[in-house]
Amino acid sequence: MKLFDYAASANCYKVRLLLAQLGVEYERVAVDIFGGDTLTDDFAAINPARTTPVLEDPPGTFLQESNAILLQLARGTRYLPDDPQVYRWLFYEQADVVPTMGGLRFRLITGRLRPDDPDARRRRAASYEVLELLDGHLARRAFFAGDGYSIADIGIFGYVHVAHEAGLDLEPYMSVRSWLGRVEQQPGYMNDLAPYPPNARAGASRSIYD
Ligand SMILES: N[C@@H](CCC(=O)N[C@@H](CS)C(=O)NCC(=O)O)C(=O)O
Repeated sequence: MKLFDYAASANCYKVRLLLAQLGVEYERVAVDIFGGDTLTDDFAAINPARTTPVLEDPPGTFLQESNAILLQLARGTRYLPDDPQVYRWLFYEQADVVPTMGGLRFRLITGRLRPDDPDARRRRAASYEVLELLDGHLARRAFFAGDGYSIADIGIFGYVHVAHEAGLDLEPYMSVRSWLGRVEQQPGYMNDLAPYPPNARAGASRSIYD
């Protein structure tokens, strides 16, 4: 099994976290997404959307989209409970969590936005709406779906655990903070999300964002 992977991507970290918790051996293929690696014809052949992560398993068979990969890897394991709420939260994560706090974090850290830019203000306000909703859900339950920790938690954790790097204040969201702690207590938990390297900065990079 191969994972086409970017160390500083939370979408890739989600998959690495599940693989670690499953105890699965795999080969990491580093894709320098800000060095132009996703702009090549070779990369487009495995993912025309030019994004990471991509899972290759078996050789020559590629699966794109982080949450599709989570669903595939978790099949038949306790990380994919028989509860359709898992799907709900995985879709919610991509539609609402990533563009708000994920997009804000990436753009602030790499100099694509300044905190007072209108787009940063809009993403910050939307992030707090998302945090409010997540906090309300977690006030009534320990994990997002099923009876315990699942890939729904992994998906949302990927971005919420670094929300402070987007300048977001998690202090009022007590249930979210308790849940972050519970996720970090799960067997096999690890956090290897790398910081963005210098070539990720606006003006220094060649990627789908430039
Ligand atoms: N919906 C996709 C989004 C993936 C995505 O945006 N990946 C970013 C890193 S987080 C990427 O690889 N960008 C490629 C580029 O900037 O060239 C997924 O969940 O896999």
